[in-house]
Amino acid sequence: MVRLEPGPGIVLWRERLDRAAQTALVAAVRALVAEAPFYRPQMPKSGAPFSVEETNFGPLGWLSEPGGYRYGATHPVTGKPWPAMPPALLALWQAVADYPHEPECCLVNLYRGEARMGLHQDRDEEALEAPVVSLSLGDNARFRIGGTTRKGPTQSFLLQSGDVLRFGGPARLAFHGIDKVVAGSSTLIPGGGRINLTLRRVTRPAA
Ligand code: MD3
Ligand code: FE
Repeated sequence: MVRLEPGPGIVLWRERLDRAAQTALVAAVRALVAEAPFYRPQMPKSGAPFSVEETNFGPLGWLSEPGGYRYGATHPVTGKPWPAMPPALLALWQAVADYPHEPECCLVNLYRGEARMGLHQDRDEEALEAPVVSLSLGDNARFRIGGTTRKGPTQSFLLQSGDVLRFGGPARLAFHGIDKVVAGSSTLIPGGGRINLTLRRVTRPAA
């Protein structure tokens, strides 16, 4: 494992999870996806479908709907509560977040084919003092991050399976996105592709 600080507020642990831990997490995700299947969210204004498929684990899930972005406790297709987060993800948060409360949302993004994610900010959470932690599994991806305005310089780096990122402080509201995924670059996920797990605290903890 190598720890890097590619920018203010950004920590990148290369290969934070070894191959066995990655395989175990993919199996855990697959089991939970049987309860909370991937679905394709829609953009709020246009109603256009995402190229990424999503689901969530934990008490709150992030949703993009024609009415806007929101956090909700139930799956938009099944109506059931989101499954609990795998213990390994809670342990990862505890190891890297440097934040004294549990995460409430694990957003699961599945990238297959030409899926990508345009430059955006994560700002639908009340607890902006908490960091965001993200884990990459499967195919390599070209990740881009800039500052807190849409204009201005960006930097990009390749994310590989097992890499973990923490965004806090000045990076918490940075614009970021996934330019592309390199199909066939990993054999981790049956059927190919990339899974990103993003852990977030949503509500401000009671004092
Ligand atoms: C920087 N996901 O779900 S993970 C997202 O790979 C999202 O699926 C991308 O952006 C993915 O919102 C990027 C890296 C990431 C996640 C959250 C961030 C970078 C971030 C929040 C603030 C700043
Ligand atoms: Fe994001």
